Amino acid sequence: MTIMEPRKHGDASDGMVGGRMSRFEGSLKITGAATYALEYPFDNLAHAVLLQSTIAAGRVVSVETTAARAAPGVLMVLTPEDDLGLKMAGDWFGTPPEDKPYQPLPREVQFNGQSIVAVVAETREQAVEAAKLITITYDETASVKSIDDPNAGEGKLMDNLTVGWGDAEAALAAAPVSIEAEYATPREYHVAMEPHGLTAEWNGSELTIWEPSQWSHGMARMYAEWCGLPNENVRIISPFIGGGFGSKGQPLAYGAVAVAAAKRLGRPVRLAVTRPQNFTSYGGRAATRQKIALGATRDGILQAIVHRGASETSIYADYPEQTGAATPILYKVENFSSQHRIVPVNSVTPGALRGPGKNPSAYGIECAMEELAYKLDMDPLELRLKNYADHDYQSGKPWSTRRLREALTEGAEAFGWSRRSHAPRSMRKGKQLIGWGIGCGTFPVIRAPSDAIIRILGNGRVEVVSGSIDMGQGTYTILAQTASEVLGVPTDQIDVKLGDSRLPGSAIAGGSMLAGSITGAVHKAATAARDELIGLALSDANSPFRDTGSNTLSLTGGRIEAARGEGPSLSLGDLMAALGRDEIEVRRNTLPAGAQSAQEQQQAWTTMAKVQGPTMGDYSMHSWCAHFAEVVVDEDFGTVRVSRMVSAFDCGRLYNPKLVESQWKGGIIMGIGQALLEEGLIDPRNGRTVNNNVGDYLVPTNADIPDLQVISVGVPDYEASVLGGKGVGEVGIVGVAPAIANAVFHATGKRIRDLPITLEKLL
Ligand code: MCN
Ligand code: MOS
Repeated sequence: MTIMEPRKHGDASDGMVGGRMSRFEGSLKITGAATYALEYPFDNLAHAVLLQSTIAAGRVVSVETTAARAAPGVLMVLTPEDDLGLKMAGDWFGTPPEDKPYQPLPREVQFNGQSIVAVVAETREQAVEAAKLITITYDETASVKSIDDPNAGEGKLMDNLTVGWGDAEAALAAAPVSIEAEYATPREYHVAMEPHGLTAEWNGSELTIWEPSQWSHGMARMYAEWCGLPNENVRIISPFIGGGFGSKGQPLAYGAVAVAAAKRLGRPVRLAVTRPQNFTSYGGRAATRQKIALGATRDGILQAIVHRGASETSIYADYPEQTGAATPILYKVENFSSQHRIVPVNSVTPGALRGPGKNPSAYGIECAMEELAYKLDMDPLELRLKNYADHDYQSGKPWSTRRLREALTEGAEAFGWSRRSHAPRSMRKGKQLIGWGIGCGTFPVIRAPSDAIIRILGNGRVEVVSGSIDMGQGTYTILAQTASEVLGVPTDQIDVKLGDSRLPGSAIAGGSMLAGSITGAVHKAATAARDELIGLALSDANSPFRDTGSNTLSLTGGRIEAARGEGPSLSLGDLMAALGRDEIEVRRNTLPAGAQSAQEQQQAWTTMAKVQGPTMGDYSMHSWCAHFAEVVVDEDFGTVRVSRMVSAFDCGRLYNPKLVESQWKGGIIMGIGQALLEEGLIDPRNGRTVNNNVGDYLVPTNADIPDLQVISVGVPDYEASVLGGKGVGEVGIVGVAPAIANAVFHATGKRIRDLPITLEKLL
């Protein structure tokens, strides 16, 4: 089940860290050779489908299943009546669960679109037909449909998200110039190309699950807890993923249903979540509301920021989409106050979606900064540079590296910002109003311990083995590059095995933490393997290097030679043969030497307990960016097109600039969707997600996307990671929506404060 296809590669230097190698699994995905979770062939496979609730809150009174059970091919119908034999699982941090049963098909309905019933049949078509014969009767109770519901209330204050220094209220009142504005973002969804689903198969007390996963070990642990099994009895297989964007980091109710059904039936069960069901089977980005007040001197020096935000959560769990996540660190300000509330509504619990927190937070502060710039009649670039933060005012720590000034100035240069005329509606081409805007973004450097194996095989090939995940961001490729650099072996001689919880543990492919974390482990293991190989080559009785008198050897281009180039030159395979070795295997992890007990290792690979935030050491560590957007707005029709974007990033050293550029552009494209298209529409009568399909929930297509120019201004940051890189995967989306909103204001003179910016709001 592991993937070990030979990899295509460009010229040799492309394979080193910093080279522009193409994604090794790209051609497999494009040609259909990559097998996704729901595509594996099975004998005796049964198919499950879900029925979801059609009310926002209440109780299931009865489920009429007689006709469905009698329908052709039906094997089983599961309802809230059934005890599925599951127990509660601990959370991401491994907090021990409550000792009580877990019912993924609940009797109490908490939101519209919650899974209530499952039908299992010989074929998917039979299950779908039988499901149509089921009637669920509810006893409906009062509900809060969304944050805009009159009964929503002001929500709960999150004490841990209350941040402040100085006296913000007083400084704001005393400031000669101030602005205050309210911003809103709607519910947004991941809409990954590959919808969710899984195949589960039991073999005695061993459970194997094929499911797209951002974190094979963490998910295996949670499934194990549901089923009352030791972690090692559950195996998650997930070598290829069609995008996750934050939605595939934990097992979900439908997964529990499939696992329980497979056990009851004694057959493998496949459950494909339909596209509409994807919209409520897990949470997207919560709707947010925020009010920002800025006070400044007349020459634009910030005096105070007062920020009050709120986001939707569900009625059964607290998930804050932190509107105050970027506000405290983007600018220099002596007086600051931020609070965040969560407003419980009858929806599925929201979740992480690319750039969680930072994204809506940057939307608020970056729009507010431009509103202040217009009030001051000052260029918004100048205002940002004037208030440049020379250190992190929130933690009081110095930045490890922060090239946001360079991002702003080099981005402005590439964009041609100096040619801008400041007044709104002052740039046009006929009926087309042209506007320019800036949005800065940031994302923290997060790290987690990871574990990896390097194997040098007798035939001279090298294997890199890790349970970490590549969902499209490039893990396979950068790990081959890391091993190639250390071992001096071309990447086409390296096989990378990933995506299996039986393999060594790793950071989640989330929080933009994987690349920095797992390259650290692979680098460490490869360095140890290299040292072991050189040691053997210098000391083994059969080694041709034994009598060369060298005290070290060089490894380049797949060959081993004395460092000064004299004496023999052997390929890796020939040296292994001379040494009589089939394999050199080295395993290394990045846990501290004093934290290597079995329990600590389990905790490190299967929970978030050992994850390190951006200010845990002596520095404050973040990636940074500045987006420059040009929009063209049709004066008569109000249509907005992004016609050009230049974005400059500081993500430290880039392991593979080609993949990084692709990550940044992917984030920017999602940001363009967020600015202009994406919006979950909730029926105020019943809390249903109305546009729960890709026809009605709009995401950008190629026709919506102009040429995107991305620039790296980063320098290696060895505080942030072993190889000097900072996080890349999420920062690209952060700051895009405000850059576009600011450009729309510049074009039209209209400030649209609630996303998305659609034409009816502009007319
Ligand atoms: N990289 C690099 N140099 C660096 C850092 C990263 O070359 N200094 C490149 C590598 O190709 C690496 C990639 O960027 O594989 C992403 O690295 P990193 O920023 O560490 O992010 P993760 O590997 O942890 O990936 C998760 C991140 C997140 S949190 C979301 S959300 C997201 C994203 O990646 N979802 C994605 N990018 C995605 N890309 C695809 N195709 N699909 C998704 O679902
Ligand atoms: Mo990314 S939203 O942290 O998976």
